[in-house]
Amino acid sequence: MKLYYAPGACSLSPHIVARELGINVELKKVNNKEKKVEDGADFWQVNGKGYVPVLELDNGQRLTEGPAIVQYLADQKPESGLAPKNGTFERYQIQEWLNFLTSEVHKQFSPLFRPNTPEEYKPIAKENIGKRFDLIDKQLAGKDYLTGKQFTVADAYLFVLLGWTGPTGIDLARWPNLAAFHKRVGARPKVQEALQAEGLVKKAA
Ligand SMILES: N[C@@H](CCC(=O)N[C@@H](CS)C(=O)NCC(=O)O)C(=O)O
Repeated sequence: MKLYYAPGACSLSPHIVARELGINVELKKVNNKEKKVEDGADFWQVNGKGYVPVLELDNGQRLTEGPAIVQYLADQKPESGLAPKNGTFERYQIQEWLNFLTSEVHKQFSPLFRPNTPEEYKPIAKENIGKRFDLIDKQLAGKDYLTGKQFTVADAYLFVLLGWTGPTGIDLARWPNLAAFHKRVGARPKVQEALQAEGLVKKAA
C-alpha cells in the first residue's frame, strides 16, 4: 500500500497507525503547496480533493479521509486492538472521538495555517480549540489514552493535532493531562519511527 503524506500534517496519524500495526506502507511525499507528488506526479490526479492523506491499496483503489483510513488500517489487524471490533458500542465510541477530533479540533486549526486568514480571526479559533481541549483534558484525567489503557487510532489522531499547538502558539501547559498525553504518545517507539521518517525529529545517535 502507498500512503500520500505531507510531513507533520494530519497524514501523520495513519502513518503512525500503520507502523503501530506493523503494516508496511510506501510513503509518497506530497508538496501540498504545489500539489505535486515527490515523483513529479500531479497530486490532483491522485486525490481530486487536493489534500492528504490518501491510502492507495495494492489493487489501485484509493481511500481518503483520515478517520476512514485509520479504521481501514486497524481492521487489517483486528487483534491489535487499535480499533474495537466493528459493530460494538466501543467501536462507535472510537468513531465518536474521530469525528469530534476531525470536525471540532482539526478544522479549527486549519485557518491558523492559512496565509490568508485575517489576524483578528486567529484568537477566536484558538479560543474554540481551547474549549475543546478543556473537555479532552478532563477525559484524560487518570487515563493513559482517550478510552483508558489501550492506545487506539483516536489517540494517534489526537497526538498529531497536539503537535500543531507549538507552531500555532498555543501553550499546552494550560492542560496538564493533554501535555502528559502528548509526551506519553510521543515516547512510543513506533511514533518516534514515524516522526523520524517524516523528518520531524532526528534519529538518536
Ligand atoms: N477531511 C480531511 C482533511 C484533510 C486535510 O485537512 N489535509 C490537510 C493537511 S492536515 C491538507 O492536505 N491540506 C492541503 C490543502 O488543503 O491545500 C481528512 O480528515 O482527511
